[in-house]
Amino acid sequence: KRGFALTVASLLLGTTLTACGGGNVGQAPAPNNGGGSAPQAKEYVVGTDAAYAPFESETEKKEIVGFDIDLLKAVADKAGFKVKFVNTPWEGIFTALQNGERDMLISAITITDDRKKDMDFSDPYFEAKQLIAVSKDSKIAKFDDLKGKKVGVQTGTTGDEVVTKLLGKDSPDIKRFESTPLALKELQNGGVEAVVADNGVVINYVKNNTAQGFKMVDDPAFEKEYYGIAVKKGNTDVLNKVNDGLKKIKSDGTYDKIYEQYFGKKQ
Ligand code: LYS
Repeated sequence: KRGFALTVASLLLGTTLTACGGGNVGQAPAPNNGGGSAPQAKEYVVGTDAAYAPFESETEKKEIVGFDIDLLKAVADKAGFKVKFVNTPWEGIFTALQNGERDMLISAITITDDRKKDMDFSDPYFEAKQLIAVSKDSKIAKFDDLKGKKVGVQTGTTGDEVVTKLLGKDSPDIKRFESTPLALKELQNGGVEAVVADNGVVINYVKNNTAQGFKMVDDPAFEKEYYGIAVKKGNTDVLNKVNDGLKKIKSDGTYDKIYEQYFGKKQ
């Protein structure tokens, strides 16, 4: 928008100079793009894999809700743009960004060096790490205990990465699922002995499925991860807006309010 304003200004200047002494000096040429009135807030299409509560999930009425959703709505509000969330399976989510079907992605996406080659990330907005879910009577007490066990992960996630590193790329013991709920279902059915996924999701699942008798196993070997909002590589226009909104909601208390709503008070 700023670029456009400059263009209008220099056009004006040109008019003024050449029309010196003429009748219409200083009258702005009518922009053909509505540039004269208040700019319409742009609406961006946001991809999210809505099967990752409490970050993003779909209600029975097909409404997409969660921490990420509230957060990005607040960001958009502060930065002056609009968002439209579209449920987008994890499997194709990065392609959808690449080919322009989505303007941005918010989906509990960990910022990794590998992903940074293909897309740009906002400032981090959430700290996470991997966590293991096992049945209550399981003897698994640390990450290394997963060796020789069948482990469920969501394909292409950081959980998949750490388990692949531990068990080997072609290990038949790794069972990959297109969503984390499917991996957890398999744990319930006894098809895998453990599931490795982001802590927030595992905690939420264990808490809400007490009847299933799961417990969580933490391990110091898991590194800190940071979630970011992804935009197409080089899309600095959208990225700057997102970072601007993020800064604002972090400094005015909105972020903390949303955080507490989902995760309780920060320690
Ligand atoms: N944070 C993890 C990752 O980026 C999990 C994301 C899964 C979203 N459904 O790989």
